[in-house]
Amino acid sequence: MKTVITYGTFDVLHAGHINLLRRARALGDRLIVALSTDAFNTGKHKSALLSYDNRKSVIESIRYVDMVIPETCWEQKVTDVQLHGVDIFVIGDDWQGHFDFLKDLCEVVYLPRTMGISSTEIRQDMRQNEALARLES
Ligand code: C2G
Repeated sequence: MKTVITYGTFDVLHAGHINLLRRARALGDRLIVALSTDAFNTGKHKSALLSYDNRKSVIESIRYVDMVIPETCWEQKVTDVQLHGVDIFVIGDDWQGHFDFLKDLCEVVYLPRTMGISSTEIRQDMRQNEALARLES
């Protein structure tokens, strides 16, 4: 039983997230997602549109995901890997090199991001559409 773990906010789910989760799950037999809590997002200077509970419900429903745990701090990765018997840590290559310290405990894999889509861009598009709609009304 090879266990894979990945971390993220996963706000406003899109194909980039799904591509990451599908490839991560394909590396092992079960995938754990450590989902950033609302408080941790604040610490990451990231505001999610959807609450933790909302994002958790969405991520849990994805066929590639076997378990969702909260990500409350940067430091929990070592204990998560040990506690859950993780064999492979996976994250997008926008984090290339940031988590190499985990190589003493498990395999560390940085997967190429899906280009041309991000939650930030989606939120910006939504805001622009809302502004246009107000101008036209
Ligand atoms: N991702 C991707 N392609 C995109 C957008 C995101 O592959 N177009 C990947 C990211 O690289 C990350 C995952 O999807 O591996 C989740 O992305 P975010 O929710 O933006 O995660 P992030 O805020 O980077 O949180 O401790 C680690 C952090 O919690 C990572």
